[in-house]
Amino acid sequence: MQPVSLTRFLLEEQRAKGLINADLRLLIEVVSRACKSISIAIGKGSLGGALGSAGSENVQGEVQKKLDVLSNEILLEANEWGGHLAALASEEMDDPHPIPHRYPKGEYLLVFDPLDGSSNIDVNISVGTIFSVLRCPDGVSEPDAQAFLQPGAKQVAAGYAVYGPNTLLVLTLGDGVHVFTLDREMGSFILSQQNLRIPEETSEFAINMSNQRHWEAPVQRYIGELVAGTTGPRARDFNMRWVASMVADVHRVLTRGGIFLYPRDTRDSSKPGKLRLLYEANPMSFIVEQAGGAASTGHQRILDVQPAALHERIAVILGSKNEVERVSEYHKTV
Ligand code: AHM
Ligand code: MG
Repeated sequence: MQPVSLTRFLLEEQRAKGLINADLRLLIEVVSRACKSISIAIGKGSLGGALGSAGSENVQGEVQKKLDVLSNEILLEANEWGGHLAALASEEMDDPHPIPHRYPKGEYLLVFDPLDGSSNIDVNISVGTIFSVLRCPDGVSEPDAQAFLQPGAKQVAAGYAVYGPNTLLVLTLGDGVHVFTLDREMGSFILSQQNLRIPEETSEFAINMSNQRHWEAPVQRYIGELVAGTTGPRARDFNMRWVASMVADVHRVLTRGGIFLYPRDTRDSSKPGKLRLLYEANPMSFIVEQAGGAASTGHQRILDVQPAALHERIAVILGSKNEVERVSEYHKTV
């Protein structure tokens, strides 16, 4: 069979299912092109002079790496002129980025984490880009942060690129999850897996164990039962993996099953979790649900959460459905 490029895949989705229109198709193509550029910059490593700190901090007080800043600029520059967006927002910018007046505006909002897992950049471990697409609310011509504060269930598309041994683009348009592999010689993303499904059975979990003493009781109970192994209530051994790049950890969960947790932390009640709702939790939850998994805060389906702020943080528990449901049950009873 002839390889199916991302371009062809999107065009066929548009024609056959009417799931997307030409603007959304352009948007996803433009984001994928930006991900290719980011992949090239990352691939150059120290030879490209882009490793290390940029000497600045983002709105969340985190030190920005040069590649954080560069990836953000690549995504902004790629997306502002196409006429498909009403505004963009990013982990690396305090406020939404308006479309310059010299360009036409479109009906979509794009929000992204340009380089997720940035603590891994300088040590040559997989990092990624996460993005979410929303519709600009009716009648809003100059979208501010408020326009982005929509529950994840309203996303029209979401995806991530993982820059690992291969560069992959994982995409949902609300009709399953599809994986594209970057053909580096040709410079195009080729469909490598259609309708990805998360395996239901799992014996693998992902959590930063060094935070154990700060977890709340339901998470203590759940992880305690997993690490108890064959003599515990689960009566089998579980394995742990933690890359510390959400894209890589979630990609592993999607591919071979498992559960990923970044739970609420008792250290600081103003920070209910580390990960950001709009550009980390929501797009990943949309993808995981579309692959047959589940995503919860422990108390609520993540996609139902009404955001209150652009850079809001949230507890994330996602992956194989039975495991996520079990943790959610523990939140009711413990
Ligand atoms: P970042 O967006 O600043 O890179 O932070 C998010 C990352 C996630 O990719 C990952 O799951 C988590 O932070 C790792 O946190 P920790 O350093 O606690 O292991
Ligand atoms: Mg990030």
